[in-house]
Amino acid sequence: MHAQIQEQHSIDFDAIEDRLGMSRRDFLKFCTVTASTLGLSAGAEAAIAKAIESAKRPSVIWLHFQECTGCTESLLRANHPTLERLILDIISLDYHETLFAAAGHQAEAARHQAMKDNKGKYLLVVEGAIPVKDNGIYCKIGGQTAVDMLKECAADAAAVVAIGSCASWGGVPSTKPNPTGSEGAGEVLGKTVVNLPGCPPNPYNLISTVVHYLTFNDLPALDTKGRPKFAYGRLIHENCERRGHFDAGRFAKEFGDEGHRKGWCLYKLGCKGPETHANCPAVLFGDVSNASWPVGTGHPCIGCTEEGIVFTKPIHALAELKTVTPPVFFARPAEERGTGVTFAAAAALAAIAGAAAGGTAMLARNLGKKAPEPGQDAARPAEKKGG
Ligand code: FSX
Ligand code: SF4
Ligand code: F3S
Repeated sequence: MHAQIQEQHSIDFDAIEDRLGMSRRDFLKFCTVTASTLGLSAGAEAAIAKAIESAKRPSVIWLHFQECTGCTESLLRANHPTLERLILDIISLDYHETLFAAAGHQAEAARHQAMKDNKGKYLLVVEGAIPVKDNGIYCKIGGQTAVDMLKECAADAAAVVAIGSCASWGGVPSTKPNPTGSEGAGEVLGKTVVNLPGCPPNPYNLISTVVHYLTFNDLPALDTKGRPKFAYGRLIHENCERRGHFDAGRFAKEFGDEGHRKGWCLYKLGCKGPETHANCPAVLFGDVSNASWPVGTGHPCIGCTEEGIVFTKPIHALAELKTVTPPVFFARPAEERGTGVTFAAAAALAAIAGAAAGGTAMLARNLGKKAPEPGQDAARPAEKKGG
């Protein structure tokens, strides 16, 4: 397939190798993975490869406002030098306060020059929230408020990308009581921007968005919150590797307990995967081992991409189950043999008898137990034996 791509699209792999320091195999692998991350049909990797090889690098102006710089860190961290090299090669980063060698007037002059030279064509990436209270005095760069700088830079941008939860809707700085009146870039500008929430966000989603723009001269399809559908179209819970344990009712209940050590579902530790849209389990970006993600390393998802969940809902609180409702009673993997009727077996009998939903409470009363709360796994073997 690689030879085919080379032949059909006459891609100069030697030049790419020199430029990116990537072997042709790695480069094509990157193009294929990006195409599949974007959910594009077969053959798109060739168009991506060609675009990266030949398209003029789009000018990018990257603004920093109220934030921790974790978004930039996640993109440029040392464990993924290829990622850093790629993004810095695919785009022409003409203004970035953290990475700039220039400072003061020099930096601001570079921004104005880039805006002038690429009028109507540059991508504006916004990192961090924008405080609007008291005329925006809580965040100033070069004497200009964040609000003014954002509006000035957005006026002639081809597209605006809000990277991270802070820029998407306000994130951490907007947590109630939101003392500085922090808002996201889209809200301040009063228009749709591409939102890539996450605290920090998955850097591959930024790269994929930029590559999509470069290849098709267009932005990827967005959902109603301005998020690319390719990255935020599914709930984490739908793709989680622990999902089998959730369905079977096997939960870690404390950090370090047996279930936690065995890699069981983290729902009862407050995992917000069931109400959080993101592609973290599919497109890994953590640094542990080769690649990982929070739930993979044993920490519940805190819903860092989801407004109204992260920084709002307590970390230990149970997630709302948006697409599935777990059974109140879970089948035991292997029934214990004994003389007494087990809770799970009796529940099954109640269901067969047509008592189903109401039967749960009835059965609990008959057995002298309290009816379980929704989401509570009532039928843990041994602990909840009735009869
Ligand atoms: Fe916000 Fe970016 Fe969270 Fe930090 O700078 S999305 S605080 S990880 O990094 O804006
Ligand atoms: Fe995975 Fe969390 Fe869903 Fe459990 S609740 S399956 S850990 S996403
Ligand atoms: Fe954030 Fe949850 Fe992914 S915490 S990084 S959305 S697993």
